[in-house]
Amino acid sequence: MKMTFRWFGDDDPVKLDDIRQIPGMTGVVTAVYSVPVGEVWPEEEIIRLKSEVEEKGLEMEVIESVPVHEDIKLGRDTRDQYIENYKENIRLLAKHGVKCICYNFMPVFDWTRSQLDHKLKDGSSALIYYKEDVEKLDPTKLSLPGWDESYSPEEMKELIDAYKTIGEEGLWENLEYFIKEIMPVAVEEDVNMAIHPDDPPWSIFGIPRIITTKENLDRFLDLYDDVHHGLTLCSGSLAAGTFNNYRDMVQHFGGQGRIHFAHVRNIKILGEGSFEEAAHYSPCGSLDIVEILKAYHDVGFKGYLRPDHGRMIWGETGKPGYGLYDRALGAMYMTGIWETLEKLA
Ligand SMILES: [Mn+2]
Repeated sequence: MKMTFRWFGDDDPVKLDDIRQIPGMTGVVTAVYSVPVGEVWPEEEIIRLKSEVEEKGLEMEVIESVPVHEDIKLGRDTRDQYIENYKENIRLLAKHGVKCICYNFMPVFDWTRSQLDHKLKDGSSALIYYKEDVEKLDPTKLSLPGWDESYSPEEMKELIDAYKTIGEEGLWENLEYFIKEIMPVAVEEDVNMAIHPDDPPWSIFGIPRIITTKENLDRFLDLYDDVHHGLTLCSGSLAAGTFNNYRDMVQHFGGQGRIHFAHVRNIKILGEGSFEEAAHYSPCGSLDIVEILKAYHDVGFKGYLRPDHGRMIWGETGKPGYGLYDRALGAMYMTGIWETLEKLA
């Protein structure tokens, strides 16, 4: 296992100088953020980013994310050019030492929460998802973090309707088309492609979501028979669905060598469809992080792992879920568990 930390580049209030001081940290997970979705990333930007990271003694082997253009997800006529651009990004990143690319196939909205600064009893704040609050929202009129705010209400309505029209099976078809195009390039370049599950793993506002359950992850892996075609197994996303058993998924997909990237964080499940993000330490949430890491250890996991979202603690302000302190605590906690597992093995 290689412990990594997400870093949003020079605009991130968390600095590489901070990240390098977390014991056991091998590298950052980052991306070129200056390029519109669907475009080819400028090679000089990739080179600059990599050298900036390496100057601080960290690696840049994981990219999160190379986003997938909506036209690809919708199967529109323009998709082929965007897919060619995507292949070019795989080649460019591989050329500069990237070994794993995280992406997702979530329509319109990336991750969704009802509140980003919910105060917990201990004075920290966390992201939460309360089902009843999300159900009250009108997606064409409101914006939440993770949502692309460049759409007008009319465009948003049109986009949502287009997804409702294609439905889940249409989305599967478009995903299959995309995978069959990009995977030969990833195999040739020896890059592991790691799809991130939908967060949360259920349909919102009637828009189809398909990367949600063990059954669907099996169906996804069956689309292309090569170990480079794999998963980012995100505990906070998948385990928010009480129908999912994350540890069982680690055993199942990890045993097949298909987990290339692990996102591990804890959540407190508040009944069906609602949850609060919690500190990584097992008693703080509904997931047993020791059991989860033991499952990774048992399958001989050699991929990348990162603490996922953290709370805001100690007065820190910044990007919700991505402060320094709580994620550093989470990383250190998991590094400690891993050391213990190694020594007891
Ligand atoms: Mn995640």
